[in-house]
Amino acid sequence: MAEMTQNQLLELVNSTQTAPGNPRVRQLTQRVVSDLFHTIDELDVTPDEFWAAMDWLGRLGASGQIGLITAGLGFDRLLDIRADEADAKAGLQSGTPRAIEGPLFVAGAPLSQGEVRLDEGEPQGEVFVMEGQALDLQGQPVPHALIDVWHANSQGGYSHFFPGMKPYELRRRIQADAQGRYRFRSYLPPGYAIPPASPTSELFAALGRHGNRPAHIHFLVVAPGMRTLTTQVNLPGDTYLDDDFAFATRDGLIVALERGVDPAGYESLGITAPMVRARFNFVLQPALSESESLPLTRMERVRS
Ligand code: MBD
Ligand code: FE
Repeated sequence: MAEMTQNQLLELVNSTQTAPGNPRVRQLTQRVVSDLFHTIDELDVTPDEFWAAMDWLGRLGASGQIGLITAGLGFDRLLDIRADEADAKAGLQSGTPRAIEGPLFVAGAPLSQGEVRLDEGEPQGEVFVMEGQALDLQGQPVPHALIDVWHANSQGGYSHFFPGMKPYELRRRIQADAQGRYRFRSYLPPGYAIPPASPTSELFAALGRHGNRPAHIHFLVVAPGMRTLTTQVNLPGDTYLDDDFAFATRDGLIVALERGVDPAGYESLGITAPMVRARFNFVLQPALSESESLPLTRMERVRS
C-alpha cells in the first residue's frame, strides 16, 4: 500500500474495516466521502481552499451555529418536505403544516394552565393575544395538549442565546384546558437576523445572501396518542415573508391579525385596552407509534 491513484485511495478509505461497525454509518460515510473526493477533483479544489473550509467548519462547531447553517442551506425545510411526502405517500391526512424547529428551542420552560403571559415584566408595543384550540383531524378537541411557545424579543434575540435576556424569557409551556383551548399574551416579535461577524454571516456574505427571517412564533405541541407537532406561525406583512433565509414560510401558517379587539374577557391576562388578536388552532395527526408522540424536540430525540 504505497503509491496509489485517487480512485484507489477512495476505494481503500471506503473499504478499510477490522470490525463490523455500524453498517448505516459506513454507508453514509462512504457516500459523503466519495462525493467530496469527486468535488475536490472536478472543481480542482486547492489545498488552501480545502483547509480554509475545514477551519470554517471547526469555528462553526465551536460557535454553536451548526443549526443556523442547516436552516440557511435548506436542510431543515428539506426534512419537512420529505416528511410531508412520506405522509402523502402513506395516504395520511395532514393537520396543521409542520414547520422547522430551528436551533433555538430550550426545553423546560415554565408551565401554566390554559393561559399565560409571555411578556411578563416587559411589555413592548401593541398588546398581542394568540388563542385557539388543539384539535384532532376530525375537529374534536384534544384535551390538555401541552404547547411550548417561544419567540424573539424586540431586538430579534432569543433567551439563552442572546446576551442580557433572562432565563426562559419569552418561552413558556401552556397546558390546554379540557376543550384543548389555550391562549397567551405577548407582543408581536420582529424578524430574526443571523449574528454578525460569525461563521454563519461569513458564509452568507460569501454567498451574497442575507440572513434574515420574517417575524414568527414557534410552537411544539404534544398530546398523548397524537403526533408531536413542531410548527411556527408568521405575522403578515413582513418584508421577508417570502424571502426567509431558512425557507420556512408555509401556506396556512400566516396568521390574520385583528386590531382593536375588545379586551372584555381578557382581564386575567391584565388587558384593559383594545388589543391585537390572532386565532389559530393546532390540528394534530394521530401518532402511528409511541415514538411519534414523544414530548421531545429534534436534538433531545437523538440524544435520548
Ligand atoms: C431562528 O429564529 C429560527 O427560527 C431559525 C429556524 C433559524 C434561525 C433563527
Ligand atoms: Fe425563530
